[in-house]
Amino acid sequence: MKASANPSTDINRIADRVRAGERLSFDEGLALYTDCDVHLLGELANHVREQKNGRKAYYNINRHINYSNYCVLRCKFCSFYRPWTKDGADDGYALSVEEVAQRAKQAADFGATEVHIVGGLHPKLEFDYYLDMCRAIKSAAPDIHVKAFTAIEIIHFTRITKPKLSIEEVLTQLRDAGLGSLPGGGAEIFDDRVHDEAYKNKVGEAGWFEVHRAAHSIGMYSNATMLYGHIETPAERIKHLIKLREHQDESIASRPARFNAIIPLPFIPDNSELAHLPGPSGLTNLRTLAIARLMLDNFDHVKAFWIMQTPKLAQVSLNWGVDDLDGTVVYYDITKREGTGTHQELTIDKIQRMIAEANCIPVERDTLYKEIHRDTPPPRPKQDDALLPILPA
Ligand code: V47
Repeated sequence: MKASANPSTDINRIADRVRAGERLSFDEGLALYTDCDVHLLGELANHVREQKNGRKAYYNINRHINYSNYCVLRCKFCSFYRPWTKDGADDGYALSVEEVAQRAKQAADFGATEVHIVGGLHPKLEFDYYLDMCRAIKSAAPDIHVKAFTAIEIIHFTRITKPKLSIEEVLTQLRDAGLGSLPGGGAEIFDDRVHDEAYKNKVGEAGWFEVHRAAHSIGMYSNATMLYGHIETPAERIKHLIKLREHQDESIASRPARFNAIIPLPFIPDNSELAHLPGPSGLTNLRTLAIARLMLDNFDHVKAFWIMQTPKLAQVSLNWGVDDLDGTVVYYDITKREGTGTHQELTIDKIQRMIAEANCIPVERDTLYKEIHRDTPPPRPKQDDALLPILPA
């Protein structure tokens, strides 16, 4: 730990300010990256985590569904998208509404309380497909919470409707069809330089915030993400977090809903156009999760998405500010840390053991963080009827 001549970056002073519950500035956030020993960072982030959530560590029983990998964008960090071709790209796919609903029903039968649904910006699917998807899920599994569509997809929907709909109209129609909340994807890093270099065709910061502002204004909760460890600098990460914090201040002050959680997502380079980059190290992951906890004093939850953080790092991070691990997931197509295939699952037992071993209390939650207490554990699928094939045969 370095002492600093500049009082605003003196780590001892920053530590005192955290312990006193004070809000950190940009300079202080940056000093946490450059000058703070990782153990002290953990102690401080854990302090804030305990103030907000005690020793509880949340998880949910959920199912991620990625309805299509066709995408009109060409984001350099993304290895999931396939360009649309008339005859269909070799391994491009789009699930039918029935397939999505069937997966949701299967998930609900095995105790899931949430489906998390996102996909690429498909050039051909019409807005009715997405409305029908929400309706079909709610008809097949009425109690399941549909958390779906990143801000980028929502803006895409405003453009494909004829006549064009506003963001608020799109959200309202989706909500009437069964949409419960928005996931936090697509935020990446709120910075023009990074945007233009790594995802220039994507809706930028203004559009992302417009969607979340509209969602919060109609009472729909959402999450926020930060994709780090590619071409951005630590200073750009801190700016990103401060922009989220400012938006959250506004939502808390003047809107009926807000962000539930921040999910810092470590860049996974494999098979992307940025595959030459190393991706963030384990310590950068730990630091970034802790710094998100320290900078976002108005967010209740910091989630370590185990699919990207790895279960081991996610477990360690429970003592570095994190209080949520996402869920059972089961299938995930967008990134894969090791091996092949899209089946990526943690059983409830395993999640609970990981949490208990980190000296935390496992708490099942629903999407909006209401605690769930079950008398008996949900049924486990039998080996052979467990999983639907992710791609139509
Ligand atoms: O929007 C894409 C990111 C996001 C890569 O809200 C990548 O509860 C790392 O947003 N390496 C989707 N990240 C995931 C997401 C999410 C996950 C878990 C929970 C929640 C929530 C949201 O993943 C994309 C993009 O930002 N992403 N490619 C990659 N190679």
